[in-house]
Amino acid sequence: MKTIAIIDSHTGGEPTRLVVDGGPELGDGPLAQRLALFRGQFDHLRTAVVCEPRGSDVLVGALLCSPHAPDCVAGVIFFNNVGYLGMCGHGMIGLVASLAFLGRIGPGRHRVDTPVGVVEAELHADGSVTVNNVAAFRSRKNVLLQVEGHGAVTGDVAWGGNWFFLVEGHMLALDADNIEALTAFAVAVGHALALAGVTGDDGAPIDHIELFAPSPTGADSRNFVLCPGKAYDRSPCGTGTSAKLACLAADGKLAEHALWRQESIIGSVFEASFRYRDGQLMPSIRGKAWVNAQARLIVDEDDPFAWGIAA
Ligand code: PYC
Repeated sequence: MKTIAIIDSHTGGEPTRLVVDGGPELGDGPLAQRLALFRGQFDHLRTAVVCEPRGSDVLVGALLCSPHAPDCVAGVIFFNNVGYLGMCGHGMIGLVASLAFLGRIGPGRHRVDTPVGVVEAELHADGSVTVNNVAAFRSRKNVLLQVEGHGAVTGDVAWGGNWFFLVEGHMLALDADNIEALTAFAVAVGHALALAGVTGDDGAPIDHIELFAPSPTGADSRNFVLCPGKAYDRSPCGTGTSAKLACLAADGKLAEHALWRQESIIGSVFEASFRYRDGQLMPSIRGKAWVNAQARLIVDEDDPFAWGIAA
C-alpha cells in the first residue's frame, strides 16, 4: 500500500497541501522540465493528493522537490484539481511555514526554485513570510469583451506568475454572501476570453479571473479571484496581487516601494509592494500561513477512487 506524507496549511484561509515524501520521482532537471514529467507521467499522483475524496477543488498541492537552480533551499511544483500552476503566492507562504514547522529552515531569506523561476522568500520572526515574486507585467490594457448574460466587460491582461484578467468596472457586490454570483460572472468572463481568443503573451490561456472593488475595511482594495478549477481563492492571491501591482504601476497609480494592502473576499489581507530591477517590476507579497495538519495519505490499490476523482 502506498503512502504519501503531507503537511497541510492555510494562508489567509486558502489551503496548501505540501507533499514531503511519497511523491513522483522526477529526477533533478530544471523545475519546468520536472513539471512536464509530472504532468505527462504522474498525473494520477496529482489527482490522488488534491482531488476528492481526499481533497477538494479549493486545495492547492505543492510537491517539495530538490532544487535545480543554485543556492536554493528547495524546489516546488504547485498543482490543483485541474492541473498545474507556474507559481502560487499563498502556496509559497504555506511552503515556507511548513518547512519552518519541520525545522528545515529558520527566520531569514531563502531561495526557492519553481517552474517559472527562482523566488526569494523571507521568513520573519513573527512567522509571516514575504515572497519576492517573479517579475510581473501588464500585457494588455482595456480589453473589451462581450460576456454572455452580462454584456460589455473591460479588463486588463497581466502576468504575476500566472495569467490574470483583471476587471474593475463590474456591477457585482464583492461580498462573501455573493460568491455564487461572482463565480458565475467570472466563469462567463473566462468563456468570453477563450471565445475571443484573448490569451497570455505566450498563447497560454488566461486561467485566473480577478474582480476588484473598494475594501469595506480600509484596505486599498478587495478582490475576488477565480482559480482554474473554478474554486475561488480564499486569500488575496499572491500572483493575482502581483498582477494588480503591475497594472497599478503601469497606470501611474502606485509608486515603487509604496504599500498596497490587498484584501480577499473573506477579509484576509496581503501587504504588497514592488521595486524595479533591470527595468522589471518585482513584486513582494507578505502574508502568514498556519500549519493545521500533518498526515500520511493512504493509496489502497483496491479502492476504486484511490487515485482521486479527476475534475
Ligand atoms: O496565491 O498565487 C496565489 C494563488 C494562485 C492560485 C491560488 N492562489
